Amino acid sequence: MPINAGPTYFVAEKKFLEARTREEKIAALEEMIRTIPKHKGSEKQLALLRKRLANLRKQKSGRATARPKFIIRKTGSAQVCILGMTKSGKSSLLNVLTGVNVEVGDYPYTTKEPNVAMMNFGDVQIQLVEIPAMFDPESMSILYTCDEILVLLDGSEDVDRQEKEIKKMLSGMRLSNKKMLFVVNKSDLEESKSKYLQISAKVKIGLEELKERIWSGLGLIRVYTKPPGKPKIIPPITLPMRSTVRDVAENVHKDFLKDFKFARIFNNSRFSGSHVGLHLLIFHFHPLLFPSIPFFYI
Ligand SMILES: Nc1nc2c(ncn2[C@@H]2O[C@H](COP(=O)(O)OP(=O)(O)OP(=O)(O)O)[C@@H](O)[C@H]2O)c(=O)[nH]1
Ligand SMILES: [Mg+2]
Repeated sequence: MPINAGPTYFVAEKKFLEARTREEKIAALEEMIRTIPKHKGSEKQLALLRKRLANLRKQKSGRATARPKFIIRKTGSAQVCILGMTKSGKSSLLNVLTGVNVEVGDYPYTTKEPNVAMMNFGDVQIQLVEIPAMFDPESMSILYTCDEILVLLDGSEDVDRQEKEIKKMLSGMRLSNKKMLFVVNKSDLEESKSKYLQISAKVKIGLEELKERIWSGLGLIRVYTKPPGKPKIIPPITLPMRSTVRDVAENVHKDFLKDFKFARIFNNSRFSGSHVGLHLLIFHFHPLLFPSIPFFYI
């Protein structure tokens, strides 16, 4: 149910989003509670604001986002956070990319705790984390340790304004240098003039392209290993770009290095099938990175 808030509420909400200290957050939340319309449709939201205020009052004073409060245990090859304003479609996207079924709502702030699910991409598992749009410090702290931030902009609202606000927030957290991917959702409703990838989580537009961009943004390579006469091993090893044969060998087993004579590498380059040594940068053999697949034969 819509809360039909007036402009004073949204000004207070903006202050809350931009607040850097606990004191600023408390002041902004108090203003939001004062200005939110009081009716049945806003009850849930009001309760949430009150709870958040009570929690903030309990915390020690200082920078609200200075230190990670908790870390979701990373699993898979990488962790990617989905960040965006409320109702931009973060939960819908998480559901459609991973096959889970977290709550999607037509009212703001449906997601109150981070949602976590695994996305499969070409034999690799990537952990996706939806960051609740209240941008509370506990959830936001995950951004410090994740590998990439997918910023989901709502194409049915002012995209430039959202982009500006999120960039400002991330720069306030000193996260401007993090790997970031901006995407515009709800392209089924209207075509945005934005330069970013347009998708629709609801009617499944642009999702394959999105998966590839998430993957390429991570700067990883996949290496399938293959013992002689046996099929390739799935899942592949994932390593940072410009890793060497030594990195692969170490990843397989430390003992590999002791008896290492050579490896054979197979991909779609003219060097395919060559014997190679430990110092070879896999990157050199891998101009396309995706979808070419090297096999190691040791
Ligand atoms: N038309 C359209 N609606 C969408 C799309 N993606 C999400 N929605 C709708 O937008 C509303 C919000 O979706 P959610 O996935 O809950 O958004 P959210 O960003 O997780 O929202 P909060 O957790 O509440 O901050 C729901 O009514 C969705 O059905 C889309 O691609 N197109
Ligand atoms: Mg959500």
